[in-house]
Amino acid sequence: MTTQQGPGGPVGLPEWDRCAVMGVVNVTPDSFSDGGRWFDPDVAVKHGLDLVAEGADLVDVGGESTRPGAARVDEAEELRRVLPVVRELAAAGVLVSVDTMRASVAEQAVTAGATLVNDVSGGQADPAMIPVVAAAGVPFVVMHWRGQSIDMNNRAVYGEVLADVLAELRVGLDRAVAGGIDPARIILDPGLGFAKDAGHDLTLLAHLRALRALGRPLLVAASRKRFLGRVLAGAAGDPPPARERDAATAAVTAIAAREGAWAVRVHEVHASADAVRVAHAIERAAGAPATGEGA
Ligand code: PMM
Repeated sequence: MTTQQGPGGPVGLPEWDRCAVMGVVNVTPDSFSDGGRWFDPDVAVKHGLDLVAEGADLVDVGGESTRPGAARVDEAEELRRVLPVVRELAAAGVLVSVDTMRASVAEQAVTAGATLVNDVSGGQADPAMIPVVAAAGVPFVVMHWRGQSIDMNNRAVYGEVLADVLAELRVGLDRAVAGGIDPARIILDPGLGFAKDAGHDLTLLAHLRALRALGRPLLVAASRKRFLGRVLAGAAGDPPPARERDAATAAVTAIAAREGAWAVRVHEVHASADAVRVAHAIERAAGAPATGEGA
């Protein structure tokens, strides 16, 4: 694998010739779709390795639930959850991302072998985050975020969701760069479900190209989210439980890949790994002579 230097993906990570797949390992008792399943560190490590075997290019390890209404966990507990899992996965050769809003957790996770810091607050929750990431020189995910999960649903108020998210993501990007992070290492994420209702999420997904025009690689994290439950339920029905939204997630993966997303973040990897490969094959066919040969 070579390290990507060009505009396609972030500097500091390998270069993939298709949309990458980031598998999720939530070392939490309370995440919305898989809380408690991977809470034991050994089980979490095994799950991370299984996700890689299913086709994950990176594994995102988090120790704090960000579901709507969630309260914060304390720092010592977050470190206790995350560090052993990051350390073991990295030692096994897995490319690890750490999903945290705390600079101390990011810093220690990088020391333990994490290659990427995924901060849903884009550095807003902890003023020490941006300096720590700048000093570590690792890639950084800046997600669109309007405040902590405990009351984020109250902030789902937009003039025009696409224009507002674009403007706020640009502010987040500028904040990170002003704080010393190399812009070539920054990944942007529209933050589906964070201070957004189902209509907002769908509008953002319908305009991934506009988000890409911000000039940074795009991470799309639709996996099992509420808006998929709303779509599947129809106007009056009850949404299926989160773990029954994986086929819908893979549908989003195929579309995101085709629209040029850099990566998708998913709980169930197998179907999304297939989806990015199919999207890539179609992309290649689009650039080939229309003879149908060589399929
Ligand atoms: N969503 C969750 C957690 N981490 N990270 C990024 N970059 N983008 C997201 O949309 C995102 C995230 C939601 O919780 P989950 O781990 O249970 O899916």
